[in-house]
Amino acid sequence: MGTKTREKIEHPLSKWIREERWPHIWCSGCGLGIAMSSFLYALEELKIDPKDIAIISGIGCTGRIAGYIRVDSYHTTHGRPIPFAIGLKIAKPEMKIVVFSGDGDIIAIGGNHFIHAARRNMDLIVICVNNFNYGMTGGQFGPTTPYKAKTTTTPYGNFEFPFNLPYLAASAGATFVARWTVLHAYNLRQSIKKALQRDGFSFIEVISPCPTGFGRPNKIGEGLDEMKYYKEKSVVKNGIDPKDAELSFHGGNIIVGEFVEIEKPSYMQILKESISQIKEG
Ligand SMILES: Cc1ncc(C[n+]2csc(CCOP(=O)(O)OP(=O)(O)O)c2C)c(N)n1
Ligand code: SF4
Ligand SMILES: [Mg+2]
Repeated sequence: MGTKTREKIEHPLSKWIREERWPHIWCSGCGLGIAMSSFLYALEELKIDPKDIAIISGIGCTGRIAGYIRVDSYHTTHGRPIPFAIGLKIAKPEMKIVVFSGDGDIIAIGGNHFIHAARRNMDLIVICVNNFNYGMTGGQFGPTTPYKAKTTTTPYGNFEFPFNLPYLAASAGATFVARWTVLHAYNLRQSIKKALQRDGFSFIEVISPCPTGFGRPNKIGEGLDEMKYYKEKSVVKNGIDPKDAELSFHGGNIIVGEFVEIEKPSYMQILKESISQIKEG
């Protein structure tokens, strides 16, 4: 009997992944793999040429995504992916520029950049993975940590109220706004595809299990338990006013859906028109 050689199985997304960077750093049960694969399936289905897209992140577990995807990418300092991405978009207007980073990065230290990019309707796709804590640095609380939730820096429960991210984005001027959990991988992929095909500021919040920093301290359990929790609590309400998009860990629901999709001139359109007007005198 001859010895069987084991066939190497190729991952269907391997063209998009820098496998030489693996094993990845993510904990077992983390939702980041689903967030990343939803994005990669969107690129694959839209047949995007890897040369036409760049991914920018800040620091954090989520920020690793920029290093794992095989396209031009940049891992900026903490909180600064949006200003870097704006500079890149202005220099390379033909490229799709995606910011893929965490709640701490985009909404805490980078919060000011976020609201001003939305106000300008800057041509970016911002995907914010919200795991309700600073995962990489040991599970500290931040501006999306739910009221009363336990983290390493709120051991008696958080006594601050969190931001509602879709409401914040829409109020600041974002023209496409959606929220999904990683359990809604198909819907998430469809929203990412929509965002990739439009101009202006698109914002997608991705609620993702972090068993290490959030699930265990809050007695939700492991990654799968957090997914079950989302399944029980999520309600799809497309088109509602994002101010009503509740995200409650205390008796309420997690409202998900596509909330905003409006047409408005984007920053790059206005910039192009202004430059041609100046040239014409
Ligand atoms: C200027 C600066 N401040 C603080 C840090 C430490 N730091 C690294 S990642 C991080 C938070 C990451 O949280 P988040 O963006 O939510 O990403 P996650 O790890 O949860 O995916 C912090 C505070 C840093 N690298 N630089
Ligand atoms: S700390 Fe949380 S976000 Fe970071 S890899 Fe672990 S489970 Fe994922
Ligand atoms: Mg986080």
